[in-house]
Amino acid sequence: MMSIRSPLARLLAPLPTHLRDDAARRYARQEAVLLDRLGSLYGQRPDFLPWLGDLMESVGRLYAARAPELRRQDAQREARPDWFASQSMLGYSAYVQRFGANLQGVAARIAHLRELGVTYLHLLPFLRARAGESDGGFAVASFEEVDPALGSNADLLALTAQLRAAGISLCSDLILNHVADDHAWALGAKAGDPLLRDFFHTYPDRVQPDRYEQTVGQVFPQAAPGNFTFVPELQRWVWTTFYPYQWDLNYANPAVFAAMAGAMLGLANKGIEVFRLDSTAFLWKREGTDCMNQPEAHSLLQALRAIAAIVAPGVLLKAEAIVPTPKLPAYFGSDAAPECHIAYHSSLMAAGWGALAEESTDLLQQVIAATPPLPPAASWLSYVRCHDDIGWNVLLNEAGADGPARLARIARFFAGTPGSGSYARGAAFQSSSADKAHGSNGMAASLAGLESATTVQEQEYALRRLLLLHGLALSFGALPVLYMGDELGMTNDYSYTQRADRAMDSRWLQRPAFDDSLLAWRHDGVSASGRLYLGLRQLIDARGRLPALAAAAPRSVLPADTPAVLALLRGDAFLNLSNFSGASQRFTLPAGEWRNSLDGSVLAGTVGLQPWHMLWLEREQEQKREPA
Ligand code: OTU
Repeated sequence: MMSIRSPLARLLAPLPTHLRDDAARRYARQEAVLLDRLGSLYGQRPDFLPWLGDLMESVGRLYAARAPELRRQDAQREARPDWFASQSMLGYSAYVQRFGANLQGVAARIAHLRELGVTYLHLLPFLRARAGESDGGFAVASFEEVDPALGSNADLLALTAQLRAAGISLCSDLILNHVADDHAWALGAKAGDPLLRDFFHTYPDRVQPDRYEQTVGQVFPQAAPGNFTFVPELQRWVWTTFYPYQWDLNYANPAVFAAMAGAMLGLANKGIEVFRLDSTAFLWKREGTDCMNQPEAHSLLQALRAIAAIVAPGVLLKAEAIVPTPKLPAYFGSDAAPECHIAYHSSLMAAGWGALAEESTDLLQQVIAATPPLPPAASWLSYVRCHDDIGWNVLLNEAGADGPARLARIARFFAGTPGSGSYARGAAFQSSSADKAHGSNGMAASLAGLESATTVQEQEYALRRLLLLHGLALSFGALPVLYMGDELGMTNDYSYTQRADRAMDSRWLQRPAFDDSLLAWRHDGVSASGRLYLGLRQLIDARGRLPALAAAAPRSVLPADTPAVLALLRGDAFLNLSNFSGASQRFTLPAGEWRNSLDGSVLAGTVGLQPWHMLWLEREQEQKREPA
């Protein structure tokens, strides 16, 4: 007689006795959401229950394989689920090749990271990438194997252990939406395996693709126009949202979900502590929509979260959903059904740059007003720059009636060709017309005017603009992530224009090799790099001792006489006063005395703010006298 054992029984089957109680307890907490979400996605299939059992058994095997030191960390974090939301968490993001040549070279940079106060390192894709151009590694050929050009799996294990010992959590991309066209699944599909062909969205002709194209946008309209690619081996059209060699996965097929859940846990067992879930918005397709942010995408992520919470509760999920502000909060899920622990606040990032271009904080104030408080044990991710473009369309809700034209003006400002009157040196990204914006590229220092500065004052202003943006990211109430090289004011790398396979993609402007000669100047109080580094270090140190800057502490904005000034209040005792304009401004402080967090001076009443000046102020506690 055949009986179908329960999902719990299948989960526990591969586990040694001493792990079963914990596993059963964790499963019990996740069961409702897990079964509901997977049931809603796949429950109508006749093979749902056996599939679910097989999934749980393979999850159980990965649970059994988890190293004791990782399980210990899981237990600690289970007891303190908001461990990542403190004001001393600081992130750093880098390409392995650019930062340290390979994984061993990254390990050699740990001292630098520690000096900065980094507790979280996001290494851009380091798994085996597609042969040839791979979108900077975002076309993954194997989820099991480190890219041989960057090291071995043993190097990865060694690096995660070293980082853990240094108090740094390693974050890896988990590229959920697509695989490379030379991943085994794609190769198998091309070779005629029908099960693997079902891993992808494929169509015999243009009928369906043309229907989808009516409502689906384009991420790289110039470098990779359209969302479908004809694959001769298949004689079919394949859904390729990004580059033609990145094949979108078909999550309507439960085998894809099971494979990706396994890939995630396999990496977690190698010591990855945070997953940057790339392109989360695109996971589910629905005709007649833009095929982004679909409810099923959220169900998938909630099911993935439940599985992570069973096997590796010390592991965090981070949503990379570059979507309009109102679409963002859904990526955190709810108290009852949590989704990601962390999500990029790309609207905040873009609005900060917008404020510099417009010398007005209007966009920024709207974004902050539209940023809801989060469920417990969750955090925004704040940043000044990353490896991608600054995408302007996330601000369309805030930009008003002439939004596209307004954002296009901002993009033109950052493209700032010499003679245009702009201090910025960047590039417009994938713009289809002059009255619409797509994105802007460039290293922060180049966009903020350090590259173009020829006088002492221009340099001074560029440094202030950079500290203004970093100061916002550090005081907003988020996990701030520095982008490699920004701590030293590294500027654009123009060499990509010489490579035929990269010239169409100006995101390579912001992917230079780490400059050790600038690093050598970091403690020098005169060079631009040294001053920036010092200024940043002061902000980071101050942040570390200010609980009001933790992710969960409340935030509000005080009214100012001019839109040039942002007065960001945290709790009721910390104030970031930032002048986003090139003119001097004044601001009247709330009653009482305020101490400058950086130099200790005490201020009250009306204060002056020089061009692009920022003040971090702490309310002086009135001396409370004990009643006699
Ligand atoms: C992500 O990006 C990565 O960060 C990019 O580097 C990759 O090229 C891309 O996925 C494909 O893997 O759509 O919501 O506009 O912001 O491509 C995620 C450029 C994305 C990026 C966009 C982004």
